[in-house]
Amino acid sequence: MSLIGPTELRARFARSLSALYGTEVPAYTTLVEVSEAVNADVLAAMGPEAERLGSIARVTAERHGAIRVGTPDEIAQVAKIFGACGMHPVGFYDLREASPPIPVVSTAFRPIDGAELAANPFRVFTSLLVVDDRRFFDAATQAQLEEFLGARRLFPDELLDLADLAEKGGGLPAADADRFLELATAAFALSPEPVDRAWYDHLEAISSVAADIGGVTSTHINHLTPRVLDIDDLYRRMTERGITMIDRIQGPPPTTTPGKPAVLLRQTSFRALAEPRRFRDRDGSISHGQLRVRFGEVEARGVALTPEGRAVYDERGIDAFPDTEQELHEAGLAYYRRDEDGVLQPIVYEDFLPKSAAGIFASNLTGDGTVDAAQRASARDAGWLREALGRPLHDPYALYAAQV
Ligand code: OOG
Ligand code: NI
Repeated sequence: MSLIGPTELRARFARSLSALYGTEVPAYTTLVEVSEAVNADVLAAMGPEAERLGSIARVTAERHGAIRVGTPDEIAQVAKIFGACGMHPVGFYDLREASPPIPVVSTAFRPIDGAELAANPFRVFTSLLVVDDRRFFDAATQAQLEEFLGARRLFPDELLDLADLAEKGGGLPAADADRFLELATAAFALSPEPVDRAWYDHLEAISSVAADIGGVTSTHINHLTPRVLDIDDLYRRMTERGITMIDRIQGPPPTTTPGKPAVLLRQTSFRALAEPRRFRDRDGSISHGQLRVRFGEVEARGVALTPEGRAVYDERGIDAFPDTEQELHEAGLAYYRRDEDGVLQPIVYEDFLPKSAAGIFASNLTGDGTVDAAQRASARDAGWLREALGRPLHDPYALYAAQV
């Protein structure tokens, strides 16, 4: 019997999450439509040059999502579900170092080789709450969080069993694949379960991200992000349509030199929208209210920088880079490979930027929260996350080098 393999599972998963999110957050559909219009215009104006950083088929289908979970067990389960779709954890981001600090550490699940990325690069930025960091949570709150998170089940056993089967067998028979995708998509929908108001408010005073993770009994997609070929044009068009975007585009500023190669990643988003949610009040009664946690984001991707290039970017910014691909390549600042005609081909940046991620988080916080810098931080690093995941955590630079 023929199996539906990880590549197709991933492409279908990205499509079904996108369809779900479009019904939940209609402004996301507008964002996708405007992105497609911008991409069509860039393609018409530039021709094949527009496809240097990915075929139009790849770019049109390209999405990243973001989710947030609360425990090492939960992120290990996420790894299984994404693993079935050929998405593997890459990189370690510590958002507690951001300003304002966010009590999470993160990784991105994504395909790791060139052919899989070209087929469908769907990736999900996944954050894990750090419940034992005293700068955010006192001992009583930590204990309550552990109890609350320990009691919830984000993913049904049937979903996890199908994910196991898919990972071990390299895919699923058609009917199982349908069921897997149905359950996987449903697991990331916004839950109608009432939110315990007192508990949510307690966490929100500390960090609205902590409340979004530990204040509810389920997880949900926090945003989905289409890729666009001209993000400045996209920003203008969204604003013209009356959609309020965050005040800036995150990442490298636009270059003033025409034709200068785009590097890394630029992102912008529209503000989280008020969504109706049900609340359970102290007396047990149910009331209706709203929460603003979910939004839409859009991104433009450029060439991946080497560690040397990244150091230049972090220390001196985009103006310090040369104006041509040839020079970027010769200076060892960015990853290129040569095609059969000896022509340089850029390796696309497939990851995230901690500063931009922090900006995306921060633009949608309800307040700065409360952080007591004098308290004890808890140790988290890539090794810790690898243990929690129970599988390899890939180094992005090694993956880019392998594509050269
Ligand atoms: C994740 C924010 C980071 C990005 O594109 O940098 C992110 C979140 O809000 O959960 O998605
Ligand atoms: Ni994002």
